[in-house]
Amino acid sequence: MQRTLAIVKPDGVQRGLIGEVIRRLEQNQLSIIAMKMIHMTRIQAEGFYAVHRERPFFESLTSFMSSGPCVVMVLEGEKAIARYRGLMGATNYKEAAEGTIRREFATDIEKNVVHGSDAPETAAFEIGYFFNRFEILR
Ligand code: FUP
Repeated sequence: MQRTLAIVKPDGVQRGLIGEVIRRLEQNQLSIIAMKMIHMTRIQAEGFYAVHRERPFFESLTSFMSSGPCVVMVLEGEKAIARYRGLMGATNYKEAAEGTIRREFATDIEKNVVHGSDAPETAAFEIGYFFNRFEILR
């Protein structure tokens, strides 16, 4: 069993896609073992994306991620990291596979509806960034 952090980003929440994302998780044996709605400050978004601090899109990305509420979740399942990234699709929605969340719903490389951890180490950091042990159900 593996855990990963999933986020429905501000564009996804604003456009009414929370249910659509959760439906796909539930249909693909990705158990939600923690979930909450948050509205990140700029500082919190900068901390979350600290690995991208030197990238040209950092300012815009952290401004977007703090522009409205997000739904953050911990998912658990077999190969959860890779399987959830498979449901999300590639970062650039134009390159994302048919049927993926980003291919179907993203409008922009930045406004791409969802986030998912990309490796076990990042999943551990990202889960710990938003949830304490009492908020995770097993
Ligand atoms: P991903 O793991 O697919 O979310 O992608 P990255 O960690 O590489 O990038 C994090 C976020 O930065 C993406 F979701 C969108 C944004 N981004 C840009 O806005 N422009 C880029 O060129 C690359 C990423």
